[in-house]
Amino acid sequence: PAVKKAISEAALQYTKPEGKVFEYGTAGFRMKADLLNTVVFAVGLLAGLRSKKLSGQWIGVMVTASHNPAEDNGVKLVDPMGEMLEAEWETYATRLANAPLESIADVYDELVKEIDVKVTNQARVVFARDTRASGSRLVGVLSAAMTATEVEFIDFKYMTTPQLHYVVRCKNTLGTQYSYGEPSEQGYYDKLAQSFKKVMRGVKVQGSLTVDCANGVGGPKLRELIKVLDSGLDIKVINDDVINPDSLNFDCGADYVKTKQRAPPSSKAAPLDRCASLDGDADRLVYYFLDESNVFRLLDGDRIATLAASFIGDLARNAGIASKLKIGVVQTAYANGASTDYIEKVLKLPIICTNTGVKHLHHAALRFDVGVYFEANGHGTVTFSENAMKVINNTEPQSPAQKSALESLQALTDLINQAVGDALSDMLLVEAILSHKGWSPKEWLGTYTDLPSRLVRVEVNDRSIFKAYDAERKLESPAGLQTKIESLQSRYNKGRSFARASGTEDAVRVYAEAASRSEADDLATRVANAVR
Ligand code: 16G
Ligand code: ZN
Repeated sequence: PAVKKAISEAALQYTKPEGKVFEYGTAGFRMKADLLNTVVFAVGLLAGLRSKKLSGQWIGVMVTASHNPAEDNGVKLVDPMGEMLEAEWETYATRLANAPLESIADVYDELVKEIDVKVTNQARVVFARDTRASGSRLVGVLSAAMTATEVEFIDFKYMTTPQLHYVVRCKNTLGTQYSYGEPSEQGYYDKLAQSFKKVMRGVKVQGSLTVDCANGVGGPKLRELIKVLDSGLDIKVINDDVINPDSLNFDCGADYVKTKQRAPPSSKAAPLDRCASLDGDADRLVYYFLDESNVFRLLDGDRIATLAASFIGDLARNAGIASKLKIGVVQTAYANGASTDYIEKVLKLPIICTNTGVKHLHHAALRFDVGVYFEANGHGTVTFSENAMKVINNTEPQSPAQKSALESLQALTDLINQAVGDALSDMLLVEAILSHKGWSPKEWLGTYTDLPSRLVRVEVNDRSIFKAYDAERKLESPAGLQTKIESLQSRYNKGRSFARASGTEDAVRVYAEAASRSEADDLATRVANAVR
């Protein structure tokens, strides 16, 4: 009762935006920052409940809107192993966020009963935020909710999203055989730097890397990482202005580069210079360069996945443990058909295709011993099963070559942020692989040729009628549309197209690829018209 009263009193300091329905979507809650107070309050309450339900394990709360414009913000919950919030709890989050403030304490009570939470359990939460101006107000709201419900919490101030995921996992594994590392920002840098150094043993980096940080939290954090790297890798940091709030994600960053298919206008890179872009909270990474003819060349998530899968496959063979590790790749329907082909025919690895959204990919990746997953947009990582860790750590090498391959694999399991896609960790992974292979981005690009593709956003009256199946590659409703799409794509050489309702915007997205640019554009236009 005391807690209920405290919740009510704290909640009533805020005003709920009228007529707005909130939904915990693919990336948590995300919207204009001024609408978020009551949502963040609800998330604060739920984080405490989640921790109590899990016997006091640490839960994370990240305040960020990733690649969205500066005036937006968002909030999401992180589960104990650094994973996305369990799906069932998303509905609880939605319920609490939509509760009228006068009765939010009652809804809290209802949930306690329904989820069967032992209220006397301890609750512990860590939180952090990106560099958005609205962040400090929002973490204030978050703290108020947790103070009202007597939750123990730690404010990690500014962090990238993956750093927070890392800290959550460290907190919950500290002192166990699964210990993930030192639960601090410095611990994160040290772990990356040490493992990078190990992976780089005996190889040399070529040239320098220019990193566009989207003017977000990744900028200052990358500078911190560089301080401890000591590896010969020359990193030039650009777009790291976190002082001017409007510059965030503006004309730069991974999302800009991927969707516009061009370098940030601020880029001064010369032909063949290796470039990379992070997004606003540094969980996405894409590479690119200008070729000899000054043509922009993108190396997106599909490319990072194929590069990583090929390297890990080689190491496993060289270490003599290939037969003991089931290596696989997870993609979504947006993966370029040429990458899928390359993985199947050249790398000869199994592929699982899942729905869009990191949690789906991550989940599927856990079905392999080594699961390489990336969305085309640059979000992804590699997961290693318990069996994989055992094999990698306990195999006795039979030759110096095997020893060196095993050591590289061991170091990779530390270099890779297995909790969640992490642009800084992925960047070091790519740099290490390119160094090992002695490749410039040109050789990397040369592994296969992307099919020309087109993405179209279509405004519709009601996107909820677009129901997909088969990992969003087909539509079961509206009736007849799928047949139409199939008949259209069959007219084009290597034609492939699908339409799906966006999970983050009020629109339907149409993707098309085909053997030539004009065919891909044409197919996309025709399917978009069929959707309208
Ligand atoms: C979210 C997802 C991202 C996905 C995107 C698709 C997470 C953390 N983020 O941003 O992975 O690519 O949604 O958006 O899961 P869409 O449904 O609007 O196409
Ligand atoms: Zn992001």
